[in-house]
Amino acid sequence: MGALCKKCRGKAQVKLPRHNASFCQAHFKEYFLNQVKKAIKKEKMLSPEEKVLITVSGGKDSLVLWDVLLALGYEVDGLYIHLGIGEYSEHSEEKCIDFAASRNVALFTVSIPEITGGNSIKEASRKLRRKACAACGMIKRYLFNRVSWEKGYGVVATGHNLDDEAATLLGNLIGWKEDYLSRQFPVMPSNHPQMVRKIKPLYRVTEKETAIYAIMNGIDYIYEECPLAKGARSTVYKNALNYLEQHSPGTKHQLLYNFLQKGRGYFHQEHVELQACSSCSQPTTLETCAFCQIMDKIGAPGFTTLEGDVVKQKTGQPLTQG
Ligand code: Q46
Ligand code: ZN
Ligand code: ZN
Repeated sequence: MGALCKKCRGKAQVKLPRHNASFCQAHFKEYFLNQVKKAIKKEKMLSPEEKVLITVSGGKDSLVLWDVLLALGYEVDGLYIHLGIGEYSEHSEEKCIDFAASRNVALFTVSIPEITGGNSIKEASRKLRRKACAACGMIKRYLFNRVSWEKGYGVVATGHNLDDEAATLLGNLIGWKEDYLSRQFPVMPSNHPQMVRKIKPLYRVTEKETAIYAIMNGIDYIYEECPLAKGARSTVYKNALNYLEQHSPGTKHQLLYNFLQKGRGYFHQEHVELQACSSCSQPTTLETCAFCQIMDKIGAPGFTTLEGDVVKQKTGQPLTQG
C-alpha cells in the first residue's frame, strides 16, 4: 500500500522524509502555509498592516513567496531587477509581469542596462574585475533598499529558502566569516531610518517543497537558473548538503535551526555609524557608497533621484503613494 497522508489518511502525494511525514495535496498546502506562518510569527517578521515589497526574479521561490504572502492576507507589491542577460532576463521579467497582472498587484522594474548607460550585469562585472554575482548582489541590495524606502515600503521580503540559507551558512562557517554570520538571520532589522527591514519568510521550507507548491498551485515560473550562477560555490555547498540529506534526512534544517537557536548568542550585529553618501545621499559607512563607486568605475551616470524613468511601474496600483 502507498503512503497515507498524516492528516487525513487519504492517499499521500508528497513524502517529506525530514519530517517523517507524507501529505495529500490539500494537507501539503496547509503544511507549507503553516511553515511560512510559523516563520513570520517566530521571527516577528511582519505585522498584519505592513506594506511589503517583495523582490522577484521570475523563479519559483520569489513567486511562491508572493503567492503565499497574498494567500495569508498580507499586502505585497513586487520589484524586478532586469540584469540584461539576454533571453533569460526577458523571460523572467515576463513571468513576473504575468504573475502580478493575474493577482492585480503592482510590479515595479529597474533595468541595469538602462541605469548604467547600456551595461549588462556581465559587462559591468567585467569592467569592475569582480565576479558577476558579487557585483550583482551589491547592486541589487542597494536597489532593493533604495526603491522600497523611497516608495514607502517598510519591509523587503526575499525568497531565500532552507537550502539557500543552509548552503550560505555552510560557506560562512567554513570561511569563519563572522561578519556574514551575524547577518545570516531571517530578519535583518533596520539600523537607520533610510534602511528598511529585510525578511526571509521561506527559510523553513526547502527548494523541493517550494517547487512542489508552485506546481500544485499552477504558479508559472522560469525553470532556467541564472546563466551566471554556473560554477558558483553556493551550488557546490548545496550539492554537498543534498548528499548528506539523502543519507540523513533533516541534516539541512538541523544545521540551520541549530545555528538560529544557539548561534544567536554568539553573533550580534555590531552597531555601525552610517552617514549620507556624498553622491546619492543613501546611508553608508563610506564617504561614497559602494553602489556609487561602482557606477563611477564603469563610467555610468548613476542617479541622485529615482524620479523620472529609473523605476517603472508595470502592473496594478501600488499600495503606497511614494
Ligand atoms: S542573479 Fe545575480 Fe544571482 Fe545571477 S548574477 Fe549571480 S547573483 S546568479 S541570485
Ligand atoms: Zn490529507
Ligand atoms: Zn551613493
